[in-house]
Amino acid sequence: MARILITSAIPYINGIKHLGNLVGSQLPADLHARYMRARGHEVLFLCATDEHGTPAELAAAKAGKLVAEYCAEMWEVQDRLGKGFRLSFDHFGRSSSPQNRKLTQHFAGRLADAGLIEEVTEKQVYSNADGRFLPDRYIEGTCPNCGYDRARGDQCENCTKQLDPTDLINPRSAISGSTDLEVRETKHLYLKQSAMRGQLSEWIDSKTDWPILTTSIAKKWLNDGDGLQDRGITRDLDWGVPVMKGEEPWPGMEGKVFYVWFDAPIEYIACAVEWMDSGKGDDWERWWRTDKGADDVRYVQFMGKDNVPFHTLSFPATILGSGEPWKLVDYIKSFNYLNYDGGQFSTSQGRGVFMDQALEILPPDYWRWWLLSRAPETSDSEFTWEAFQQDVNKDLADVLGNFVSRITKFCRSKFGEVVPEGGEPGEAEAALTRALQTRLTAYEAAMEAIEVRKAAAELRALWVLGNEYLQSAAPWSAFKTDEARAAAITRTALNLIPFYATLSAPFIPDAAAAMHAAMGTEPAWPESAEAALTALPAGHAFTVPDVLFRKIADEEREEWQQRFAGIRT
Ligand code: B3M
Ligand code: ZN
Repeated sequence: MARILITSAIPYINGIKHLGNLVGSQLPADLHARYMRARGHEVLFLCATDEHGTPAELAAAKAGKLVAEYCAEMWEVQDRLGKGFRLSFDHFGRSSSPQNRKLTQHFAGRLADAGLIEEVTEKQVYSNADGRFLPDRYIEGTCPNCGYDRARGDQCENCTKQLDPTDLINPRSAISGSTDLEVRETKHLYLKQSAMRGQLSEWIDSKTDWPILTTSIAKKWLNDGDGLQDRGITRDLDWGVPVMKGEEPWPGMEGKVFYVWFDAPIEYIACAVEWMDSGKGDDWERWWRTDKGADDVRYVQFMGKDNVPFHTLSFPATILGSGEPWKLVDYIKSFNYLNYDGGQFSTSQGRGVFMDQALEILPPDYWRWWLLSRAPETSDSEFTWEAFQQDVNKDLADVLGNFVSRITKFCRSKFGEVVPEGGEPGEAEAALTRALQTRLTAYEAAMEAIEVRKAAAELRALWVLGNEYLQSAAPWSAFKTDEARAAAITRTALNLIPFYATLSAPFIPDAAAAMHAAMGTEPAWPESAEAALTALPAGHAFTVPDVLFRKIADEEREEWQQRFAGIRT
C-alpha cells in the first residue's frame, strides 16, 4: 500500500467553471483518486478555490458585493457543483484561508532570508478615479498597430500584438472608463527565479517519465531566454495575502498583497492544514514534509497546459528556494484544451456548457464518462452534441446499461431474483475469462499510467465482451433445451455486474453504486477475471436495478444544441 497525494489545479473563484475546465484538472484528478483508493492505497485528494487577484475583486464589484462575501458565496457554489459531479476531494479549501495566509508569508520570509527576493521600484499606471493601480490588462485603448479600439494594456486581442500600457492611444481604465490616468512609481518584490535555473533544470531533467506535454512546456519556458525571468510576486491591491516577512512587517510594502500566482500553489499545502484543522485529517505534515514521512508519498498534480509553467518552474522555485524539506511533485499530468462546438469554451464570453447547466440536464455519470473518455490528452479535443449523444447512447445505454438490464431481467423471469444453480462453466466461459483478463490487465496498466482515454477504451472493451458473450451464449435459447446450461451462462453474466461496477466506479460512480446495490455486493477490486466470474455463489439474492442510463433523443439533443449555442448572460 502506497500513500498518494493528489491535487487538482485550484479553480478561480470568479464564476462557475465550464466543462473544459472540469476535464482539464478536477475530473481526471478525481478519476485517479478513486482508482488509487479502490486499489487499497491511502489517498489524500485536495482542491480549493483560487480567490485572490483582480478578477475576484472585479467580479465582486460587478455583483455589488464585498469581495470576501462574494468569495464565500462562490465557494459554496463551487463546492456544491463539485459534489454534484461526485468530485471526491478529501478537502475543498480556500486560498483565502488563514492557513494559506500564514504559509504564504512564511515562504516569502524564507525566500528573503535565502537572498532570493529583490525589491524593485517600477512605474505603473494609476487611476485617480478608481483610486488604484491598474494591472496591464485593465487598461484599454486604441491599438497602435491595427487601430482596434478595445486593445488591452498587455495585448491587442484583434491583431495579437504584445503591448505595454504606454503604447495604447487614448488609454482608459477598463474598470471605470476613466481617462484620468497617470504613471506612478511603486515598489515590488521580485523572486529571483533566474538564480535557480540550474537547480530547476536538473530537477526537470530527472523527470524522464513525465508526459511529453508537461516536459515540453517546462523546457520551453526554462530554455527560452525570458522564460525564467525574475518574477514580481507582489501587487498593489487590497484583496490578497498582505505582504509580510514571515510574521514580521515588511518595511515599504505596507498595503500591498502577494500576487495571486504566488499564493495559489501554496494553497495545495495550506489545504492539507485546513483539512486537518477541520477535524477530517490527522497529520498534514506526513503528506507534505519529507522530514515527517512525506518522502514515502507519491505526489501527483493535474492541470490544464496553461498552468504548467507555474507548476514546473514558479512553485518549485518557491519550494526549493525556501531551503526547507517540503515535498516536491513527483508527476504532473497536464491536459490540452477541450473546445466547444467549433470554437472555444469561454468563461468571459459565457460560451459553452457550464457545470451547473450540465447537471440541470443530465446526471453526472453521463458527463463524466463522455469527458473522460474523450479527454484532451494528446491534442485538443472537441465537445459536440452529436458526439455526446452518440457516445452516451452507445457506450452507456446500449452496451453497459443494456447488458445489466437484460441479464437481470432474464434471470428474474426464468430463475427468480437469485443467482441460479446448476451447470458448469464451459469453453465459452473459458474464452470469456481469457479475453476479460487481457483487458483487465490493460485497464489497470492504463489507470496506473493515468492514460485516461486508453483506460476508458479498455473499460468499454470489457463491457463489450460481456455483451458479446451474452449475445452468443444466448441463455434464452439454451433455456429451451438445457436449463442447467442456461443457469451456468446466467450465473457467469450476473457475476459480471459487480465486476463491472468495481472497475467502472472511478468513471461512473453513481451507476457503479446502483449496480452494487442491486447485486447486494460491495466494491472489491478483483484478483483476476477468473475469480470475479465465480465470486457470487448460487442462491445469492439480487434485484433488477432501475434503468442505469437513458438514451438521449434527437429532439433533446437539438434543443440543447440551440439552448447552448448562444452566450450565457
Ligand atoms: N486558478 C488557473 C486556472 O484555474 C488557476 C490555477 C491555480 S493552480 C495553483 O486555470
Ligand atoms: Zn491591434
